[in-house]
Amino acid sequence: KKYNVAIVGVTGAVGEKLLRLLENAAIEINELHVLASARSKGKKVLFRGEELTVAETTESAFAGIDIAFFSAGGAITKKFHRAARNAGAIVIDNTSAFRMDAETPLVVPEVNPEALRNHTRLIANPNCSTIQMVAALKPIEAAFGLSRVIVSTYQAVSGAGLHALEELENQTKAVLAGEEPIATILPSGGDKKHYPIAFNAIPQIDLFSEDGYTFEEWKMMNETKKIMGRPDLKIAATCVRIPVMSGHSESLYLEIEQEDVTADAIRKVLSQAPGIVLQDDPSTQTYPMVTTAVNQKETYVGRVRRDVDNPKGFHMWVVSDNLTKGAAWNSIQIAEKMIEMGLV
Ligand code: A2P
Ligand code: 11C
Repeated sequence: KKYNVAIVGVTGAVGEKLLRLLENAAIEINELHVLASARSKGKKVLFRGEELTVAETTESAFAGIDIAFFSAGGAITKKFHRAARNAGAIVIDNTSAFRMDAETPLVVPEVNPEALRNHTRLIANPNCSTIQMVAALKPIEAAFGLSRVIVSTYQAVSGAGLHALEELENQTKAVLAGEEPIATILPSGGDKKHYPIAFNAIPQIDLFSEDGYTFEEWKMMNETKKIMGRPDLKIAATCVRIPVMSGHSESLYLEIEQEDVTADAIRKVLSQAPGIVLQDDPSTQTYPMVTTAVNQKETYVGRVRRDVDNPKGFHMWVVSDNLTKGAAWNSIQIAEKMIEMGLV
């Protein structure tokens, strides 16, 4: 079967990535409709060498669409998901609008594909920093059990959108020219103060909740429990923005349930896990880095080692492209999996 596909937010960082990855995806595309705000109406984008014209996102834009990828912010998903679903489309949403909604499956295809079966035409794509973490945690949990996770992130600026990336570029040029960098977006467009990200590390992603954690940190904690079906999992996160363009890195500390497990046994499980590439050899300085993970679909894991004090504790370093596996590629994998399962 051939499908009519729509991208909402095609002019954004994730939208652009969706366009490029759909060019070679296993989904057979009949028509591709490219949508954004009224500001972008009439702009041209390239798909498989052909120019497509961007249209405004309206309720009637979803007529005849089978699969709609949404990546234009939570407010746009909330405004248009009903119209898309009523028109018969399956909505695959990249925003946080419905991730914790009990009726909405939150899916990483390598981790919990079975959750897709109960869909009501709306599937949520998890937060980028959550996706790469659960992709690495799931095979370890399946083999050895998992009781606790402590994660610290080193997140790229493209997670905050194209305008934030421009800000990083402009600030970097300004600092190198001996000028004062101007900050108007990061750490969060919705907060009162803005700090330069160029030559900086900012321990705030998204707004703060009253308990002192940020919403990005709560997303990582809550989404992981839902995706892994582990409301009992102990997990705490610290999320930090660094001046990298694309590619999130994470330092994971985890505690397994089984005793007498070696770092080698964990490496072996990871080397056989779907979507994971093990890069772990200190003798050759082999470990995951943003510069080698960017534009790739996989999640890279390395620096696996046992904790110095806790024999059931392990540390590792996990890197993936936040716009690829963290957003566009995971969404496309959801669509491909639904087609494979006969759900579209
Ligand atoms: P536009 O370029 O027309 O503003 P990013 O996360 O990289 O900043 O991208 C945000 C995406 O969301 C862009 O494609 C943007 O389109 C889209 N968007 C923003 N506001 C709306 C809206 N009111 N309706 C549809 N798309 C929107
Ligand atoms: C970031 N993780 O890196 C965020 C971006 O909930 O989809 C993704 C926000 C979301 O800034």
